[in-house]
Amino acid sequence: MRRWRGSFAAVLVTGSVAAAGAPAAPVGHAGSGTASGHGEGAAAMAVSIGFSDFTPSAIRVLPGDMVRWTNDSVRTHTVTADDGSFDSGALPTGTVFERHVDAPGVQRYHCSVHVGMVGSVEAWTLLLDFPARAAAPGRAFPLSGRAALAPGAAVRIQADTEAGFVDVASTVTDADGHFSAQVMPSKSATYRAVAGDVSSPPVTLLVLDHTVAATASRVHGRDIVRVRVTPPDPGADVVLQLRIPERFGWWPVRHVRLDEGSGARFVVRLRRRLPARVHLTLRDAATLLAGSRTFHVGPPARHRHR
Ligand SMILES: [Cu+2]
Repeated sequence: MRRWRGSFAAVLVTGSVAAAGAPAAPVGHAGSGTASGHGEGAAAMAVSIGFSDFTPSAIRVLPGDMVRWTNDSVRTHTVTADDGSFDSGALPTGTVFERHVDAPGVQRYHCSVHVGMVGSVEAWTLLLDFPARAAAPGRAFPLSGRAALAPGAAVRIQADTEAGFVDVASTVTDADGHFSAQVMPSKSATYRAVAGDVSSPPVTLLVLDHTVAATASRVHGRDIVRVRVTPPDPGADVVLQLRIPERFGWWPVRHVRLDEGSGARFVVRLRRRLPARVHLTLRDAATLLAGSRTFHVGPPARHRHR
């Protein structure tokens, strides 16, 4: 991939711009819904400058998109190209720095004040949006994306289920460069969009093909949660999570492997009734493969009489 060249429109905006929301994903896309009206299909991609990092640290955009950095921290930073092609200068708290991307390529940048604060902007001709949710096996799933191509350009969607990329759908770009297509996934796979000899970076579509059944019972003051996963997956990791009001969310409390019969048992001792759920995860315990319905664990709620 070649480096960016030529002129960029760089704008330093001070004061009145509100802090942009920082995308949660480590790699961000300029989303389809953020078109900001400068040029066909163009979008603004927000990067939040934090106390000691850029979020997202890597973003993917199309040529024509605007990248907008906002200093959301209490310190002064800079957005400085590694190759010296641009430099925001000092960006005090609340300041915004904007830059148009005009060609495909990777631009790495850093903060010239704080060592280790680095980021990159990847400009691609074709981008496939990250799927917003997991798919179910054998059910149609919509994929969408954007392209810096003329309206009506043919786009093929390809999937790689470990045997190389093969065509699974085809579509055309609309007047704004957006495209979408339905795919019919049977298992988790990597997808990309292809037009002529250019392709998008791959994105992963997770297919949740297991079901997790969990039931809770209370025996001699202990709460026993029985789990059954189908189809069988002995040795897989299951996590019991509880929703703890004081901690504002779901928290993993126990972690076990499925036995030979694809079952598992959690034993806890709760002093009060709490919502619970069981997740089947990859070995990293963070990647969800399937989840149970929410149920309740703990002693029955007490009825107070007055
Ligand atoms: Cu800095």
